[in-house]
Amino acid sequence: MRAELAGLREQALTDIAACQAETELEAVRVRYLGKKGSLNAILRGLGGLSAEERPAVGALANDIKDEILARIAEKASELASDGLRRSLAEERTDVTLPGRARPRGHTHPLRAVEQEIVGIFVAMGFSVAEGPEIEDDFHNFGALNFPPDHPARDTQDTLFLTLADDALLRTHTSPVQIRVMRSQRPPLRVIVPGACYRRDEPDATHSPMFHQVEGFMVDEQVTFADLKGVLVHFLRRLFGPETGVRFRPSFFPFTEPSAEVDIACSACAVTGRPTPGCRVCRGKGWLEVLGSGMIHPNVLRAVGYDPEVVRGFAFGMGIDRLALLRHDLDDLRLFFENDLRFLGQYPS
Ligand code: 2NL
Repeated sequence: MRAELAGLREQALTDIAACQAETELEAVRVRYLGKKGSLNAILRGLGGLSAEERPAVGALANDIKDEILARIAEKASELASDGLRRSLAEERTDVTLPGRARPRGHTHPLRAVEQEIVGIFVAMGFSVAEGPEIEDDFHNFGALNFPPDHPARDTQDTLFLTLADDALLRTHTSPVQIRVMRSQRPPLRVIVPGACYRRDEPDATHSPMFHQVEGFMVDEQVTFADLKGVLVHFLRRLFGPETGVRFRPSFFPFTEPSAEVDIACSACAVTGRPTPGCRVCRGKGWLEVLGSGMIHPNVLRAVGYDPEVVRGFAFGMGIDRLALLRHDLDDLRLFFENDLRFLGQYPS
């Protein structure tokens, strides 16, 4: 029996040495030391030994078992540190390699102009409001003193939806101003940026979706002089401190009196006078950039204000054209095609 035990020990140690993985080690342990393993098979013969021999052989079997277990543990830790060494070598990160550049997004050139405009008014104490693009007749037209037969209300010009009788895509951001005025009391100074929609065939200068920034101020003592002061300051912030500005009488249903605002053409300004055939102003020397006026008494009444007590001025501008001007471009579609070869040229 001693010989059998010695043989088992020899074979087990050889098998352990040959193991390449922890799972193989476990198989070796079960094969030799498990309940149905070879050691127990040998020990079943203990009963056949003399009473003097039994304890010594039992002790020998225990020693062999302990030795095998110790050897398995040792081999397991060898395998583990081999594995670690191998993965450290194979998976080493070369920190000297150049990084892989990630493509970085940036603000769309239209959004950048919008933010610049809004920022100038915020600096003058205006707060920013936004509202729904799906509107109804009252907020988009009725409250703004559009007569029932005004051409803008025509399906030729306005995109109506089938959601409800009078559901439409807002044709300007003015309905947001109406909502703000109906829910807040003066004094108010509010600037409203947003997308608007009109039934237009897209070309270089028309898009069925376009962008406006509108704004207004209402308080007890607001005059046309406030309108001029705020808008001249705004335009000189946006286009430069020397920019020439002029106000021309005009008409809007929602303001009275109304004025269109022009800036001196900067391309002509180089020569100091209107330049015949100027590409930017077509020889006029001036560029129209804003519509404005004193808010019509009917509009003040529609939002629940008393026109005998409060007055206000309001203004609006299309920013797509301003962005074209800013970047010396001539086709609106460039802004809406989302061609990264174009957009990538206008990093913020
Ligand atoms: C233009 C003209 C304008 C407004 C927009 C406005 C009107 C009221 C209240 C609040 Cl009643 N905001 N907006 C006023 C005058 C002109 O825009 O040519 N836009 C591109």
